[in-house]
Amino acid sequence: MIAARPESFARRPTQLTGRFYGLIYGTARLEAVLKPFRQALLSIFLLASASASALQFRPAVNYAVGPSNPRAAAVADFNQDGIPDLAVVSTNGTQSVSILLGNGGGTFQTAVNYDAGGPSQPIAIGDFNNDGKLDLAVGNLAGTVSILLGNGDGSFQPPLSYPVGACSCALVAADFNHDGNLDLAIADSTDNKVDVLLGKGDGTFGGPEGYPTPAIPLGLALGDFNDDGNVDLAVTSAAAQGIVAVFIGNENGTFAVGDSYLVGREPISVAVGDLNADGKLDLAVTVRDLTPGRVDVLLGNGDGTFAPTARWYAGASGTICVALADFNGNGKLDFAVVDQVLNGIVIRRGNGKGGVRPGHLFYPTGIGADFVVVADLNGDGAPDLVVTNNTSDTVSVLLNEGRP
Ligand SMILES: [Ca+2]
Ligand SMILES: [Ca+2]
Ligand SMILES: [Ca+2]
Ligand SMILES: [Ca+2]
Repeated sequence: MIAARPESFARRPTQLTGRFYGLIYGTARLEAVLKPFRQALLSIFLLASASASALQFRPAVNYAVGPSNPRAAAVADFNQDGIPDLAVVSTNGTQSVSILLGNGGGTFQTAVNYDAGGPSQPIAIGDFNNDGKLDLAVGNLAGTVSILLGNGDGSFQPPLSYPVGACSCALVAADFNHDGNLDLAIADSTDNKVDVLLGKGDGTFGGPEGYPTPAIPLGLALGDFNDDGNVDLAVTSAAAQGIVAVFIGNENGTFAVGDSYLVGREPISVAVGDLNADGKLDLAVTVRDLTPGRVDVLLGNGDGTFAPTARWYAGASGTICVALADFNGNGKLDFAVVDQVLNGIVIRRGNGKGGVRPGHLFYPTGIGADFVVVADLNGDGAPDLVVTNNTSDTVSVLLNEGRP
């Protein structure tokens, strides 16, 4: 049975100039007052922008996940049928990993929940025991990281848990030490460090090795920022002044402290991509503690250092998560930014230089929109969106139908 449960998303996606942004994205009460005016404006702007971009997403389709307060999601083919599936982690309850198997065409089955060793926050996917079946790594609020080995049919084994820092906020997996086994890095926002666990290739891990970070590390992303073949890390820290700290990977899986960069207050998430097409990886960081919400861009120099370059506004406020993809197929990376206050996702088209082109698209998701991940869910080659909704306990799927 298909669990698709479209909520009332009759509203058309809005594409607007910044000037009218505040008008459109006011409070719900203001929204009601402004509705007739807004619709008139929308029709004008939709007409005006119709030829500017073919970019368009279908309205969100929301699926229930459990037990409650979903916080992150990942996309992979767990049952090996060639169709992407969803894994969603929740910060409440023990059955905190929900698996939604894909039907094809971008729809998903009813969630099946698994014990992940306790309430969970971040998730990463990989084949941690090298058996050809994808597994889950889940950070638990109780101070452990749990591995759920996949059976290859979409089901998972009971969790194997490893002690790490007190609060796992973000988690990435890659082979840091070039031994062919996936390793883990976990941001610990209570003890202010990144824990690195080297994989043994059988689903177990050594470590952790802790690397101190600036206070309250919340976001974590990986990439080879200095092009030496070793994975490097970027960590956002929500200290008094927001900071992005870079750790440069060594060939043996250890990390050296790199440079740090000031960004806006409360940088929650960081995404990696080559925004200006110079072959060097760049960073996009969401800054939450601002109205309107902001994204700060740091362009990579290719040697592990970055140049803070562009700052632009992405939503009314509460910009909490960012993902990068070329949504309209013009060869330039675009931005998908979760707006936690407006409960939806803002799409801004990249200008190929780290900045954005004028205009926005906005799509409502569920209440408590929190996290976004990008993947081609229906196999048409265009990147789609998955957004977790922390309050309505749903995951939203938005299919990209804008590409020719
Ligand atoms: Ca496996
Ligand atoms: Ca390894
Ligand atoms: Ca590197
Ligand atoms: Ca670049």
